[in-house]
Amino acid sequence: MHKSYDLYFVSSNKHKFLEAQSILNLHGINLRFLKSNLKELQSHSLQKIALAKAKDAFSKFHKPVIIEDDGLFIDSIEGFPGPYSSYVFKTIGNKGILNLLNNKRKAKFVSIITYCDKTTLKSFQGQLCGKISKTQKGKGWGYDPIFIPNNSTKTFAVMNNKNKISHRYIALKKFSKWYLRKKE
Ligand code: ITT
Repeated sequence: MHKSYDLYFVSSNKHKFLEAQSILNLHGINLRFLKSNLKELQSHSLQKIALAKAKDAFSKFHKPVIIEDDGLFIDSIEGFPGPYSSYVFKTIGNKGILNLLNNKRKAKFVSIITYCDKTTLKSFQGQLCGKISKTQKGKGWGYDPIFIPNNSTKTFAVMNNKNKISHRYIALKKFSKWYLRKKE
């Protein structure tokens, strides 16, 4: 049995937190939510955005934190919306994305989880390949109704095991392995 550790997830997005919390709970890590709008650097690199967000989060709260930066990268439109996923969802949304696409629908979701405390700044990446559906299916948040992971016929919004396969799950699994070893 693992000991229980307290760690803070800083984000403006409660959906991301709830999924991260349920994934990390299984590893004995107790995740708490600090709701905050973090500085989003304008960059083509998720990694650079993630590092800047993590430093901003630690400087605000002075507690061991993780932040997450995600992107949905669609092949046929040169990886768009990628680092602009949050903005694009709020503006053109899933309907707008569906209108942009023809028959080429390959895409991937990327998550970068970044940990920051007084002495350490470290990132962990998770990627999940899939495709964009022809129509929206299900009532999930964000791009869940239009993303179908490889080896599935259902969108994230319809399937019941998203948290066992998602980009977030893959990144958090790497993070928790490292974090629990650091705590030993
Ligand atoms: P932060 O405050 O943590 O930055 P955010 O929502 O702005 O929250 P991101 O910059 O990481 O987060 O934005 C990525 C966007 O991609 C997010 O707003 C969602 O619209 C979408 N997204 C990320 N992961 C998703 C998932 O698992 N399912 C559906 N949509 C997702």
